[in-house]
Parts: sequence; structure tokens; C-alpha cells
Amino acid sequence: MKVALVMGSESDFPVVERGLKILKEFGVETMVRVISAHRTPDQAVAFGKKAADEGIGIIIAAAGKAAHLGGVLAAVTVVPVIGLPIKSSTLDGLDSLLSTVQMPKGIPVATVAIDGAENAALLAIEILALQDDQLKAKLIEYRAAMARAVEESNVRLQKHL
Ligand code: RP5
Repeated sequence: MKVALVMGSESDFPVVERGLKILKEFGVETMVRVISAHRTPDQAVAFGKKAADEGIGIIIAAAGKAAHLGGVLAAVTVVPVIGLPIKSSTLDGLDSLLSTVQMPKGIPVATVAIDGAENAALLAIEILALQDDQLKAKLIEYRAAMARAVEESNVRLQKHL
């Protein structure tokens, strides 16, 4: 199953790319699209409607400002949607966060932190890992490597004190 990373504008890509990198490191198949809920609404609905048939297992929807992309996609598919609010220049991403996370009951969008592309990717991998033992093993090793890095940083810091 692949993960689709959909963003409202090419200007979102520098953030989205951080998640894309992690998905690639884990060997997950991806597709990346620029589709806007406001500027190309027909394409957004069409993409959501055929997502399941195209073998998409999870959609990461990145958008900023009045960030309706995740909600629009989630409205037309039962493929899980992870919302990635992008930090906008005017309201520091609070607008994006609230318009992504505050979905009405019945249509969930699992929203990560503002600009939290890494966690969006890791959450997608965790969902896929429910049915993929190799991915699960990689996630466990990823966590262990993270813990080792923290311990090493602690040792480094102690030397300077
Ligand atoms: C949203 O508006 C996009 O997701 C982007 O975060 C924001 C600004 O888009 P651009 O004006 O940079 O294209 O639709």
C-alpha cells in the first residue's frame, strides 16, 4: 500500500519533503501531488474518490491558512487522512492547525503538529506496520536509534560542563 502526500501548494513542499524523506528511508511507496481544496476543488474530490482504488492506504494532506484539504479529501474517502497543518506567515500556523483538526464528528482527520511532517510520516508508517512485520521492525530500530542519539548527546553535554 502506498502513502499519498497531497499539498495545497508547491510552497508547502519544503515541509512535506521532510516527511517524504522518512517514508523513503523506510522503503514505503509514495506519491506526491499538489492539489488545492480551493483552487482545484474538482481535482481534490476526484483524487479522494479514487484513492482506495489506486492502492493508496493513507493520505497525508498538507495545507496552510484556511486549510480545508484534509477535510475535503476525508469527506470523499474512507482511506485514513493525516492532516499536516502548514505554518502560514500571518498567524503562525494556528489558522492551519484549527481548520485541519476541528473536523465535525463523522469525518476524522488525524492531525499532527504545525509543520509536523516527520510525525505525519511516522504515523502513516505505524498504521502500515499493523500489517507489515518488516516495517514494524524498522520502526522499533528507529526508536532505538533515537534513544541512542539522546544518550550520546547527554554524554557530549556532560563533557562541556
Ligand atoms: C494553502 O495556501 C496552501 O496549502 C499553502 O499553505 C497556502 C499558501 O499557498 P500559496 O499562496 O503559497 O500558493 O492553500
